[in-house]
Amino acid sequence: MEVAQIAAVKSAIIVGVLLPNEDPKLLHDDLIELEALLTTLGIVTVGQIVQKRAKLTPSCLIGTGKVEALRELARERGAEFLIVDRTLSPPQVRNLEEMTKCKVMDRSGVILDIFSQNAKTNAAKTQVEIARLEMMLPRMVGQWTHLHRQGGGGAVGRSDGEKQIEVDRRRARDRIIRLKDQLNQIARERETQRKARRNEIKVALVGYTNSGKTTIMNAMTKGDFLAKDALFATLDSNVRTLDPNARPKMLLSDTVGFIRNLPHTLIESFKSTLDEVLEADLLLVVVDISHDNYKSQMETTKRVLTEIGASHIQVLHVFNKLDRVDDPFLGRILRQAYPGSISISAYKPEDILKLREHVYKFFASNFVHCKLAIPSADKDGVSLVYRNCMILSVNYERQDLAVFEVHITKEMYPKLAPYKLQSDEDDGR
Ligand SMILES: Nc1nc2c(ncn2[C@@H]2O[C@H](COP(=O)(O)OP(=O)(O)OP(=O)(O)O)[C@@H](O)[C@H]2O)c(=O)[nH]1
Ligand SMILES: [Mg+2]
Repeated sequence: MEVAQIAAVKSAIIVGVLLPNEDPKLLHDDLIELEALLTTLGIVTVGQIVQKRAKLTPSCLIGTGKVEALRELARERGAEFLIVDRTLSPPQVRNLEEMTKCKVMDRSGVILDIFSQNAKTNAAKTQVEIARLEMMLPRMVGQWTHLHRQGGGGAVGRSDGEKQIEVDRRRARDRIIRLKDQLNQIARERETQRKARRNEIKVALVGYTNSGKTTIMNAMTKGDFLAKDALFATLDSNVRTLDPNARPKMLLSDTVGFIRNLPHTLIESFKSTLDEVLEADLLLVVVDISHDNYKSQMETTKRVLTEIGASHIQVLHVFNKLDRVDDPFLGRILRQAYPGSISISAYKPEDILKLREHVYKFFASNFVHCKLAIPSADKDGVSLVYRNCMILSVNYERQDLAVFEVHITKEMYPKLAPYKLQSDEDDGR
């Protein structure tokens, strides 16, 4: 019984390659992360091989002597997978599979499998399928070469194979087009929902995967979204009202986490999910402060935010999982190093309260509260208010004059100043 259970567990050997100009510490961290990614997929790592090389070998990335050693190690430990912490070309996958008799995957393949496993909603499933097809397309040529070689070649075999692969590629491309159409439809629906929320303050939780975004989201909105100790537990964006009684209304959204070397096709296909991030007035960058590599995780987050075009949005760092850190001075040190940051444990209700107040304070200091009087005939003025202000109330003092009580950002203030009746700025507040 026990033996059968052990046999059912999938196991893998992981492979890292270190080139002369690369940092061994970074590779070490990457391999630890790769192991965590595999755990999320239910694959146990039973061995690891790192090879230092002057350059990558085109045929199978690592030297043939090492490939031999890998095959031996995999056989000895009963590993069926070989996971390489680099991007592999289709022929490299094939060669390694032939030589080691293991199933070979690269880091992007592992991440994609996790995304497939965790995609629950229509949007997430569609996005993952697009990414998978786009990753597969260049591999299809390789598959044919493989069949061709196995069959021993020959003019007839090749043309049949070529035809088949052409058909498959065309089907894949057609499917991508159809899926992108579906995704556009979903994006349009989301756009409509977002438009309806344009006058509300939007706060988005972003950050490295497993940093605690969903736990914070749940604690702040009394939500029950899935939060667990696994990578990429969240793939969809979820939006909730931060505090139903607060005025102006504030929304909090949670979305997919980031990771180092996130495959580009995945970032591309998840762009519509990440629109929530682009629309935000404030990003709460959640950092797992108990993680050895929190600094490099912060760098990755910054890089991905730049890549998706969100680097202009204001950021507050939320250092989370403080309960797992012993240093009593850490919170203070971080506040100095990252002004405006806050250190919390998402498990502590009093810290969640602190975070909520922190966010409110941020907006209070960044928004001007004022009254604007706009003649109803001034269509541009009215539209300026509706597009850019958080409207707290509207009063038609006369039929031809509307008085808006609004919150506006300091940047917008000069544009609306001509309509101003009175503002907190005037009071020196
Ligand atoms: N000790 C401790 N654990 C925390 C804290 N916040 C979150 N966790 C745990 O960290 C794990 C990941 O939390 P999630 O909220 O799912 O993290 P996430 O950032 O949403 O992760 P992804 O959706 O996978 O990107 C879970 O097991 C949480 O219970 C905290 O303040 N302290
Ligand atoms: Mg999450």
